[in-house]
Amino acid sequence: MTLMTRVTKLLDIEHPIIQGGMAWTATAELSAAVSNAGGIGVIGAGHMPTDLLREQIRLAKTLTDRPFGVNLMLLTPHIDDIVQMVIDERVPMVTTGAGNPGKYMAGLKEADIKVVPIVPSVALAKRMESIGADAIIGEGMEAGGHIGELTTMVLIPQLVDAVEVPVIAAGGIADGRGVAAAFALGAEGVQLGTRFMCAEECTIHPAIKEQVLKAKDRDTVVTGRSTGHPVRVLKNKLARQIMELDRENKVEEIEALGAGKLALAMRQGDIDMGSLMAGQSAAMVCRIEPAADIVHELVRDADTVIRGMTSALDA
Ligand code: TUI
Repeated sequence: MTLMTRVTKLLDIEHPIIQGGMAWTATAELSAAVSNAGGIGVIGAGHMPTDLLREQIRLAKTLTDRPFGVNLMLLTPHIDDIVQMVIDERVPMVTTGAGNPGKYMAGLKEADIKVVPIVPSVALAKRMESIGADAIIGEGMEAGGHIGELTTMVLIPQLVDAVEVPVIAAGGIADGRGVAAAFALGAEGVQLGTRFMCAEECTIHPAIKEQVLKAKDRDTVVTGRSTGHPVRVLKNKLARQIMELDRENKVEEIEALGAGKLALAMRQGDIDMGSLMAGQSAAMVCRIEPAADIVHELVRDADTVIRGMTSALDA
């Protein structure tokens, strides 16, 4: 069973399933496991020091012969160094998040790296296409971490109408039904982050996996709106403190309080004062299992849903 699209061709992969490049969460082990299963794994650079990220890339190369990617978090202060290192390492593909990657596009493309920007709006998608993006990931506000304003349901069809390059849907997708829905909207691939947090190969602290497994439908909140960088997280003590500061527009205090808190959660397992970035789909994540099982289930169930829809319409 395969879902072949322009995305599988572009990235030279079997299934159009992209694992979101979550900072301090999507390490080489997880990314290689997703790539080995026929999707494409993406290492999250986040604010990681350049040397550590280089080690992660080299580790991934030892764990898989298949294409993998790196997510460039454009708000990081040493992003110029990171981009140069990714070019030197000849990473097959990059996704970009939290900003406009225009400045880096030419250098990445010259190195024959596939560039797939994550965008929250039609205007940015068009701009990215015009400067050479190979595909676009449209991320709805159901997603975890830094988000835009629009939902996946309204963003994806508008992107599909606005650009010629393939569109990949992200935000709120956790199972085969979500994959089928994304395809119904015109997407040619999907990106999932939260579901892969509970992959066996995901190296985050087990206490965080437990929080994702426990999450119910209304357990995420958006914090930091006053900073201009809204972030969706699972509710906890830190989220409540930031929401309080948000109400008072205390932007600098929010930034000071938030610093280092993602690593504190994902690496140290601090469920109270760590930043538990996760999407609304956390409520749909029910077990810890190998990444390959997740990839194969998504493809099989999407296929079943798509076939079921056509036969239901014939009845
Ligand atoms: O990048 C993400 N998700 C992230 S990045 C991150 S680390 C972080 N920590 C604290 C504050 C901010 C970031 C955690 N999660 N997803 C992709 C994504 N990109 N979602 C939305 C955007 C986006 C937003 C604005 C992309 C471009 C953009 O452009 C603004 C502009 O410059 O035009």
